[in-house]
Amino acid sequence: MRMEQSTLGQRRKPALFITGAGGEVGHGLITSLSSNNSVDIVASDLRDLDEDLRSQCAETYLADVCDRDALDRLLSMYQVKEIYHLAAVLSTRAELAPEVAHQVNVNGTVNILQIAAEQGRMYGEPVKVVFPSSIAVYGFSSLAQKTEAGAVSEYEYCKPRTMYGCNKLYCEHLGRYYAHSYRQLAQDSVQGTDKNRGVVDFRCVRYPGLISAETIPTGGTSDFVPEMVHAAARGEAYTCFVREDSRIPFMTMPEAIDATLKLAAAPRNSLSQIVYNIASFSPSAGEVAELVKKYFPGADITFEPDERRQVIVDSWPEALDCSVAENDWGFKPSYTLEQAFEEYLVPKIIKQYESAT
Ligand code: AKB
Repeated sequence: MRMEQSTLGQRRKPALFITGAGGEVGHGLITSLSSNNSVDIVASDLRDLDEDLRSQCAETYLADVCDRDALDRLLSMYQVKEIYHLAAVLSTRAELAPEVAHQVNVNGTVNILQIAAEQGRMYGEPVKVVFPSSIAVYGFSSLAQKTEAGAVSEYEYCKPRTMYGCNKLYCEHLGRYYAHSYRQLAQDSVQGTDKNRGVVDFRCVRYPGLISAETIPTGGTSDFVPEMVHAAARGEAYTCFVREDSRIPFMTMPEAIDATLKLAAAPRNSLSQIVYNIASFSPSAGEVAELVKKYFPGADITFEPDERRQVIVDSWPEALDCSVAENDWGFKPSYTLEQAFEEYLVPKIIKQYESAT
């Protein structure tokens, strides 16, 4: 039964819902979605969104993803067609308050999946949930094992050593459960009349470290690269908290946004799995520093590893095997590291700081 009337009798407006909309990914995603999307964007975060983001959304709300009643109230006027669930506590911040991180990263995701399932059942069509996971789901026991492994597939070495990585890996499995097995023994799942099958179309990309020219991340352990680039652009000294030889996968924010939207748009039957690796390049911190100094000759960069954060970065892979994303939905990096600096980061970041003065 297609229920298109809200409880008040009016037709609910189709909408696309974004949580954690004020974060780094949210900035890029809203800008991309608003330029080529006919459906209203409803955005939520714990803090007010910037005016430029608010102006691109039909509605913006202050809401905590852990507050299920608040989410139900703000979504009661909409038929949610897609959800981009970005709200999360990243790896470094999560280690300072692991139980809070679990509340947000896991219970918040359960709330979103449940809302998607209920709306999917109510309207008789699957709600698409696009979920950003992370390279934090991986865990190597030694640098030798990390180096030996090289580019890893989605299902190797998934033994996270951070609360954030545990949360993201579990939520990947939760998404698969809601997509394929939700309430499988419930009375209304009787064979043939199964109202729970396919109500959630869950899709997941595993983000590497992300580098944006417009925003600086907070609370992450891969932040050393964007922090280094932005400090040099501001003419400030930067002390890097990992060794020069630290190597993990990265991509630019525009590439991450493009890949996320490409996965979201892919026909369901073209997807052979739920979780996809994406990345563009895997520089060492020292290689990034050399490129920064090439474009910002006066850059003052030193290395003083924070052993505890270093252990986290050493547990993450050197590189990702992104072949399944390439095969299933045409993922393709836009830049090498050098091209990212030459064509995106340096021109944009200089413009960004020039306009700020
Ligand atoms: C973090 O550093 O926690 C994130 C991530 C790698 O997912 N940027």
